[in-house]
Amino acid sequence: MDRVARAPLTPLEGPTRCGFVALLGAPNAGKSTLTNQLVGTKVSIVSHKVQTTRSIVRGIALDGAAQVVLVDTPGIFAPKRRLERAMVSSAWTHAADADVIALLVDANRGLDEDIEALLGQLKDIRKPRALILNKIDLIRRDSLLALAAAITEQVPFDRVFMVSALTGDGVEDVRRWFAETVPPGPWLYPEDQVSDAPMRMLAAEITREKMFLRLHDELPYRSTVETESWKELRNGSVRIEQTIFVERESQRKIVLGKGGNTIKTISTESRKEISEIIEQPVHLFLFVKVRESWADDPERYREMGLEFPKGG
Ligand SMILES: Nc1nc2c(ncn2[C@@H]2O[C@H](COP(=O)(O)OP(=O)(O)OP(=O)(O)O)[C@@H](O)[C@H]2O)c(=O)[nH]1
Ligand SMILES: [Mg+2]
Repeated sequence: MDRVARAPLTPLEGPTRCGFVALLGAPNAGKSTLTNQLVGTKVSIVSHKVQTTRSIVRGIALDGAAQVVLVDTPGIFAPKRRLERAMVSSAWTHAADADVIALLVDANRGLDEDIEALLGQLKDIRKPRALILNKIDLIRRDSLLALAAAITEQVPFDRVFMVSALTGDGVEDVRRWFAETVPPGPWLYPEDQVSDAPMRMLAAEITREKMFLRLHDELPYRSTVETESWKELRNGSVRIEQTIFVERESQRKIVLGKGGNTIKTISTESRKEISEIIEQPVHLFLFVKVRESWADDPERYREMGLEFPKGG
């Protein structure tokens, strides 16, 4: 994805730096919100539902002479089903490959089993790491300090940050530390590139986000969206066709809504946002298909950039 305007860069000083930062955390901690805030534009979808991020999204942030590749991972929790296992194992694989690790904790939720389990595994990964307490807009300062102490007692961190990914409060300091901490080396991406995800994939993710936002808890999170075709038309607009896969006929009806109203709204909202990002008019066509066992189909995992875990 490119062609996205962001704030002008400070001129390059000194030798360049470049590296990968894995953002780990429980579902809903705000990893995708922070990724977008650090990059300066939307590269990863966000919703109030847990387990929004499925595949790995690499957002690219710049700070002075440093290019920081942010690896936004799916939330880590105790996985049960196949799709969940694929998501969690992909998060750990990317943590192992990263130069720097950041653990994001929802400060409003505090220290619970999910975080305890995460801390247990983090102990053994020897890399520069930061603890980022997020959502400080929702909580008092004194309880933040207690939470930071409780966590760093278990696992030492090189730095502790307190931020609101939503408002951007404190995020500058995080970006600066990442920039100083990634190793020296040439940039991996052109300077105007903000993500490594192809636009087709982001467009599918945006539709999934609109669907989540509209349907709240009526629709289980086990639905997926794929971009089937993307045609640049002569008049400068783009024609996009996407398929929403659900698992049951009853879910298809929910997505369509009365008289097709729900899908119309999802389509309008998604079209608007895709169009803003690519700065071209968009014609979006959505189809809803029932595929009972999509979550057991290796092909769907490949589309999401996940490894298909063996066994049920
Ligand atoms: N008040 C407040 N809400 C936040 C903040 N950061 C994120 N949120 C909200 O928290 C919810 C989850 O945010 P996401 O960025 O999708 O969280 P995530 O960690 O990527 O979640 P998964 O992808 O499901 O693992 C959304 O409703 C966000 O708007 C923050 O700093 N303050
Ligand atoms: Mg996410």
